[in-house]
Amino acid sequence: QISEAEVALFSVSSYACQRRTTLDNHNSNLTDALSLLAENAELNNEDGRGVAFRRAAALMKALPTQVISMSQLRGLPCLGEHSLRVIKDVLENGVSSEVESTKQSKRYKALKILTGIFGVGAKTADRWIREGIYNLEQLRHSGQTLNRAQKSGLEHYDDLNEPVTKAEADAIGEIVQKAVDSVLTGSQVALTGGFRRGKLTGHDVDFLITHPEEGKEVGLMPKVVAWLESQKTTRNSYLESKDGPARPASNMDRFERCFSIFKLTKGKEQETASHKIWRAVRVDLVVSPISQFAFAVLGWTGSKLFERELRRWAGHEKNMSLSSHALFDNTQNKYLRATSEEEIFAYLGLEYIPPSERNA
Ligand code: 8DG
Ligand code: MN
Ligand code: MN
Repeated sequence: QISEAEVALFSVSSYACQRRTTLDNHNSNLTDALSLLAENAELNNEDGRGVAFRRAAALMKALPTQVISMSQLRGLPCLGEHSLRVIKDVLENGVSSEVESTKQSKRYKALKILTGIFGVGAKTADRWIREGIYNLEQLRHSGQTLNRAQKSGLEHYDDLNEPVTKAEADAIGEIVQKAVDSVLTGSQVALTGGFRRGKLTGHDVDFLITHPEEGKEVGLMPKVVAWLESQKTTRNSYLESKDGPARPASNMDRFERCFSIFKLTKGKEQETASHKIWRAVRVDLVVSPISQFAFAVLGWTGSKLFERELRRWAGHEKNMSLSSHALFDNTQNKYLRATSEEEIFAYLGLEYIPPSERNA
């Protein structure tokens, strides 16, 4: 038994965007449990609960050492009653009974499998489950109409659920750069998402495309996609997308963007393991005008919770509105221009947090 005096106490800021969260997680037993419950809440469209678990998980990720006793958590922000109960269960029993029963539940398993299909969200998965579809086999034989993206997602299910490595991300980056160079000289490609934060693997590869001359980027996405599609005969090519040029982007985000699947030729070593010489990889492409580039880079680098917390900080603490396009100061009633992420943090009155420390 450890006495109160021996236990380290932590002092942690309440917004994730005030904290430095590296990939070095000392409490993965706790964050895994909380993240699974967050995921389950999100899959069930319980957004409030999802965010609460995400915030609790993010707080635990930011702690400098491993938590061994509940008393260390006294006074910490972001930990609600429910999260504390889960943490207590893991600390005392090694596992959380709620997490274990969720993992075993037929509904959670089905939601995981079905939303693992590219183009299938929680809503569609829920509808299928209500019709008795719990797995891919049942889906294939159900006669459900799938859209193009979903058909492609189902076809490449195993590939797309296999983590993407940094080497694969770099190879995709070269293809994207080549495509962009071919359709508009001087265009720039930036790696965003988890790989920019230093992650070694990801569920996809995220890129932001711009051109130093404002306006030149207009109409760039359809051209890039057309170029990639024209490469069908070469070693690497473009397979399918949703939200692409065929379907105008939702008004949620005014960027030209494309959530797509690439066919990536494998290296010699990986070829021998399976007989396929290529694999499908999820790639997100976003085009931004240079005037919004800093906001777009910040907005697409993540993590998702870090982004959410930046926007909450801006709104609640600074009376400002932050998006992937701009920062608006509601007090001065004007847009604040920025050409770097550092400037945006400065406007927000936040210490600059580099991408590698945004892994909340
Ligand atoms: P992973 O792929 O390695 O699993 O992790 P990630 O790279 O951090 O996650 P991601 O799902 O690829 O998301 C990367 C960033 O993109 C994340 O910070 C949030 C942002 N993002 C979306 N969808 C949208 C959207 O619709 N609008 C905007 N503005 N940003 C979005 O994922
Ligand atoms: Mn990503
Ligand atoms: Mn992405």
